[in-house]
Amino acid sequence: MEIDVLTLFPEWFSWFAAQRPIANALAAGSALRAVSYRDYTPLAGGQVDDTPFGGGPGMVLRVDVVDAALRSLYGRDALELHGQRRIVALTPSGRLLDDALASELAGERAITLLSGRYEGFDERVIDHLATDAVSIGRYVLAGGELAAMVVCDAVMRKLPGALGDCRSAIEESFSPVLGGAPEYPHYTRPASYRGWSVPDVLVSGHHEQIRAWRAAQSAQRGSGGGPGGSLP
Ligand code: 6GU
Repeated sequence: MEIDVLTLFPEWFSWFAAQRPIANALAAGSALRAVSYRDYTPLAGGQVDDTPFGGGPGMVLRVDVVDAALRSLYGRDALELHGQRRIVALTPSGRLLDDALASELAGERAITLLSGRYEGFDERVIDHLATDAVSIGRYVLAGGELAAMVVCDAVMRKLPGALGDCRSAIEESFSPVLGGAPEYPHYTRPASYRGWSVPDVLVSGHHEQIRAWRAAQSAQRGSGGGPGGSLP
């Protein structure tokens, strides 16, 4: 899979690309490229943003700058790209990222992530240039870069070769095999520590009982019945 990130801080992604599971996915043939809007802006002095029409605080990333960056990167009009790659604008008002969206994006051949800064994008970027708008939660970050990394991590760990054991990405929290529920709890040695013991069933060797216990734990967490549950 090929992921391009458009950002004002491409250098942030050098560190990111060296971390697992991203590094594994790249070694297995995926590509992650981070490019700066400033390298493609048609405006003087590397300008990429402007003051909002109607007034108000902050600066807005210009639609012509994003359009020019897409045209330079791909050698064609952004609107012609829409059938070929998902162009995802990262914005707090977008569709909430969840496991289903991560799986959907992991099934794409190529995606482009647009990171905004300042007050965000000129809305025409979202309405016309992007195919998707995605948020990673109901809070505001200073920019879309960390959100782009979150999307990359959640998507790339689903690619073949990204995780040491491919089973890890199948039976995990929020996945269809767990009915969309959080994953069951994990324990490792020591079996007892400061009097805190591992559930007996896990050290029993009864695989069928272990499977049933895990399914029950996952379902309980999913229904809000346990720590971290979603119900009051
Ligand atoms: Cl995608 N961008 C920004 N700036 N803030 C966010 C976000 C994205 N998702 C949640 N908060």
